[in-house]
Amino acid sequence: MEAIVTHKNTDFDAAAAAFAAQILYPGATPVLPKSLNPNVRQFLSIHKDLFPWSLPGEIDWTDVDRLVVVDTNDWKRLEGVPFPGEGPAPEIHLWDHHRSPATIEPAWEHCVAVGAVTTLFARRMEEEGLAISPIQATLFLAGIYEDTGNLTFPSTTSVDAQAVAFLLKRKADVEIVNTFLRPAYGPKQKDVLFDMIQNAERTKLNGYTVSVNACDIEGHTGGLALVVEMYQDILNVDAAFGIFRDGARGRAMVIGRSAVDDLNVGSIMRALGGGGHPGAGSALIKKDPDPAAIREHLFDLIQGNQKPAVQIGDLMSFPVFSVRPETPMSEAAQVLRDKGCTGLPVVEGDRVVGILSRRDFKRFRTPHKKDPPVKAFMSTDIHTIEPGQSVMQAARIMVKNDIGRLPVLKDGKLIGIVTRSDTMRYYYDLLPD
Ligand SMILES: [Mn+2]
Repeated sequence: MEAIVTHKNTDFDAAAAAFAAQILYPGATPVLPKSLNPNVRQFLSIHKDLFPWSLPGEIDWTDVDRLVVVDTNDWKRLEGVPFPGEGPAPEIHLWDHHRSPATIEPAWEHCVAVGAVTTLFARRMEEEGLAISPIQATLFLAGIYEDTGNLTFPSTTSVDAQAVAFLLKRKADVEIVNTFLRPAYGPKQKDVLFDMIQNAERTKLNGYTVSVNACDIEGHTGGLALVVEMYQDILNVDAAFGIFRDGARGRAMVIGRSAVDDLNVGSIMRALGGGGHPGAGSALIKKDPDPAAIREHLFDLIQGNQKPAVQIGDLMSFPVFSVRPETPMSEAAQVLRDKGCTGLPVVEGDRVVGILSRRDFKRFRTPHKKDPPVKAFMSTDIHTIEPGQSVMQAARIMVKNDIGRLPVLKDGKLIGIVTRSDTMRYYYDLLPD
C-alpha cells in the first residue's frame, strides 16, 4: 500500500499537494491529519466526493510500503504517522519546498526552494502531459496562491508563475480560489474592523503616519491579523496597531503591521513579549492589560525604533560639487559636463541658497550676449535632508516635490547630495557592500 502524508494544520498548499501526488502516484491514498486549517476543511467538505482522503487512525501502517511525504521534511510535523524505528520502514518519497534542515531521510526526493510545493507537482503534470479537471486545477491554484500570497511573497519564483499559467490553462476557477482564501474574514471580523474605523486616529511620528487602535473583543476571535492588515490598507498609514482586549479573560492581543522598513514591528513586539518579522508581528499581554498604557508604550517603542538600517549618510555622494550664485551659467554647465552630475547645489558661504538642475539649463540657451549668473536660473525652493534620515523619507520628499536630488545638510552645512538614482539603487538592492 502507498500512503501520501503532509503536515498538521494543513494549509491549501499541503492539501493540494497531497491530492496532486495522487495523480502522480495512482492508487496511493491521501492521509490528511485531523487538524486541517478551517478554509481547507470547508473546501474539502464541499468537494468530498471528488477529493476523498483517510485519517491516520484508519490506516494500517504496517501495510504501507511506500510513504509519499509532501510539504514538510520534518517528522514532528506529521500527525499519527509512526516514527522511523517505531514501525515498519517504508520507502519514502519526499516532495518539499522548505529550506529548513530535514529530519526525514527519503529514498527519493524532489525538493526545490519554490514558493509552493504544489508548483512542483503542477510542473511535473505539465511535463508529462497528464490530464487534470478544472476542479483539480482550482484546488492546486489555491495551494500556490495561498503559499505565495497570489505570487507576491518574496519566496515566489518564476516557476510558480509558470505553474499558475498551466493551471489557468486547465481552467482553474479564480473566483472559487478567492472565496476560499479569505474565509477568515467573516461577520465577527467585519464588526471589529467597522469598530476600529469608527474610532480611527492617525498620529505623525518622525515623518511616518501611524495608527494605534484599541478595541474590546469578546471570546475567541480569529483572523485579527487580517483585520489589522485591512485597517492599515484602508487608512493608508505606514504602520497600524490593534490592541484587542478580551476583558472576560483578562488579556489583550496586540497586532501590528508596517509597510515601511524603518519601522520594525517584529522588534517592537519582542519588547512587548511577543515576536514577528519587520512587516508584521503580535504579542499577547496576559496580565490585566490597560489599553491606554499599552498604547503609550507602543508610541514610546515606535519612537525609539526609528533607526533606519540604511541612512542617507550611507548613501549620499560626497564631496559635493557646487557653484556660487554669481557663477556664470556657461561655467556651471561646464562643471556639470566635467563631473557628470545632473544638478548642482548653489552655495553662499556655508548655506545652500539654490538648486540648479538640468531642467534650468533648458531655459538657458547659448549663445547669450551676456553670460547670466546662476542665480537668475536656479530654483530657490530648496528641500534638504539630514544624514540620519531614511531612504524612504528622501524618496517621499523627492516624489512630493518632483525633484531629482536633495542636498544633505548636517547642522545646516552641506555635506553631501542624494539623488533619485541613489534611492533606486537602494530599492533594487544594488548598494555596494
Ligand atoms: Mn507549502
